[in-house]
Amino acid sequence: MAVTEIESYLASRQQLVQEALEKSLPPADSYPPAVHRAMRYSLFAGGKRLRPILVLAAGEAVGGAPEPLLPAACAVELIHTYSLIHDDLPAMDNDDFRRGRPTCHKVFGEAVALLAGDALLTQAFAVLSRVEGGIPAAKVLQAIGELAAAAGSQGMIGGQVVDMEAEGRTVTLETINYIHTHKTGSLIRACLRLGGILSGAGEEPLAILTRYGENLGLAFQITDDILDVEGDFTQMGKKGGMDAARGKATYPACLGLEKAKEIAGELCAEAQELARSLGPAAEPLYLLAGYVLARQG
Ligand code: GRG
Repeated sequence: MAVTEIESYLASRQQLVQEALEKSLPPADSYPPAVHRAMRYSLFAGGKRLRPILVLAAGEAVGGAPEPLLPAACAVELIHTYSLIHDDLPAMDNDDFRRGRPTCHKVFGEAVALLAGDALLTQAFAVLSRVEGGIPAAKVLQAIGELAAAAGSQGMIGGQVVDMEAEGRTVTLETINYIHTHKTGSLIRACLRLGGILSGAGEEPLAILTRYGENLGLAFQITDDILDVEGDFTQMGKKGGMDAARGKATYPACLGLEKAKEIAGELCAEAQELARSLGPAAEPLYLLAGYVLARQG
């Protein structure tokens, strides 16, 4: 597929993902509705669907069709949504708004929000375990292991813990890198690897996808740090300036805005080079790296 416009690529993939996500959860009124309503409230709150689209684009880059990758694409979005619900809870960031509307616990109460997050996390693995589209079961098993590791205590959760410990303290760039590459980077890296693994990528293309994911994951969090300082908060759907108010460990706080922008630019440029090395089928990955750098929300 020749991709000339990132917006049209995103729109077509968002639609595919949206339809698959719709089928990935029980209906809102299925028993017990309290938890299903809360799960659906957060899952369909208007996220960009960047992570599932990365799964599809990674597969496409190594010659895979999007449809068989939809369970994996849904699984990462379910985990991402659970992490946002839990991150917004009073015990963590205590945020009132997410994706432009009241957070899950503000609408459904803390206990249901906590359980909705738990249910999204477990549902992710139920969805991923569906062996579909001719993908060998061994590859699905590998994907399950990779996603569990990326989301767990040595991945996303590890990053969140170090992030919490760093609040209000002066930390080294090494610690900030640990936080960013784990809290945000682990799941993004897993998207690229899952897309590659489930599409039968060989060792070398999979290594390239992995490096692309590592660059993009770090760049994504640095741009998030930058947006928190100077973003358009209407587009972001949340309050800005919160990192500084909470004494969070960020690139702009550690290195200044200009240096943070320079590093994000370099990481995305390297990701684009890696995408180029995979050939024309990786054009969406090339464009997605540019999109991450330019994003406003
Ligand atoms: C609390 C279990 C748990 C994990 C915490 C990922 C995470 C770790 C917390 C979420 C909060 C946060 C600011 C994470 C950094 C990653 C990030 C910038 C998330 C927002 O992702 P987008 O911009 O959101 O892709 P949309 O709404 O578009 O899906």
